[in-house]
Amino acid sequence: MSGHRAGHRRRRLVLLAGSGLVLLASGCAAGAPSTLDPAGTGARRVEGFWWLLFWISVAVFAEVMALLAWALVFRRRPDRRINHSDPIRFVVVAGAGLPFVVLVAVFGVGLRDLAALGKPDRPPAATIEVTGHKWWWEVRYPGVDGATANEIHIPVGEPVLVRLRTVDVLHSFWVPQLMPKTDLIAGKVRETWLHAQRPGEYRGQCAEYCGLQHAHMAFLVVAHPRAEFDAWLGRLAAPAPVPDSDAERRGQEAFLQNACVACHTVRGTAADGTVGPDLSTIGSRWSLGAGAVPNDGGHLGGWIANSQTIKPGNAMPPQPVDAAALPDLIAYLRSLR
Ligand code: HEC
Ligand SMILES: [Cu+2]
Repeated sequence: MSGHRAGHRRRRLVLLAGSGLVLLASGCAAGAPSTLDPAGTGARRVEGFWWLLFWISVAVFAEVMALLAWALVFRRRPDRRINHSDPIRFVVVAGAGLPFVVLVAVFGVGLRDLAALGKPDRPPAATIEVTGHKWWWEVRYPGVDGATANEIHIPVGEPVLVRLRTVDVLHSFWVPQLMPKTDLIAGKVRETWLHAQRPGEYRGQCAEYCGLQHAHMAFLVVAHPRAEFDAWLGRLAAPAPVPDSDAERRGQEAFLQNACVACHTVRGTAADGTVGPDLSTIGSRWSLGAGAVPNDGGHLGGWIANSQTIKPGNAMPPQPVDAAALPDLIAYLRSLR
């Protein structure tokens, strides 16, 4: 009977350990924006703390399992009576004293890391203004006329300051590989910073439930070498390219004659709406609708005709664009880079 029960227990233990391993492995899936694959100084701190907690947990788990095994295997023989030599001392030292020391030490390390995450280790090289909308991110660089959306370009190797505002509800700015979360709170300006240590593209995500399309409120942080970043910023500051084919010219006309101009800006044209994303560089962006669909001609046509089928509830109503004009409109928007 007791052997049967021990077998059960052993099986349960194996299951527990197995599911722990599966969880761990899924956190390391290739290409996922994992906190355990940091690319910036902020996230690296979080990773260090994570591993500290992990190894402490492993040690505590191993200790408890060892005690359990000892109790089950050695102290539970039917012919033996358990001899409680000094149970109070054991409980005080191992059950209260040791955890107290460990937790106070962890608390101290946590405070140190929290302070270090408060500001970058040297003065930021640039400031970026990010505004949360339901459900997209507006991105501006002070002193630069243009704006982009759902895409934040930064120089690699230099810390940048990010100022966060929201025009509606709570959102949260999270780039797992670069920096932990910062909540966007109505009426307040919050600050965080990014310091990428290697060039690349890092996915960010709104991390505070903000309504129906919260999941489609993603963004991309692109870390460039300095010269490339400066060139990109130069393009953002310049007016949008002028059409250089008949199709693009007709497309621009269609754009300016439709309701698009009430909500969208294309710099250098009469379109200066601010309800939706600035479209002056839409042709070069990674996605449509903050990660909802890839940015290509087909998806763009579908988005314009009825973005509600792609991202239900978003603030862009279906657009009654003449089917004959749609290909030109697509060609025009694709040319805006
Ligand atoms: C009533 C305001 C409104 C009108 C009119 C409107 N849009 Fe939009 N548009 C938006 C909003 C808001 C978004 C962002 C939706 C989101 O991602 O949640 C958007 C997103 C887009 C995007 C994707 C941008 C990005 O960076 O992901 C494109 C492209 C676009 N609109 C094109 C158009 C075109 C072309 C027209 C005219 C035919 C048009 N829109 C008319 C409000 C509008
Ligand atoms: Cu959200």
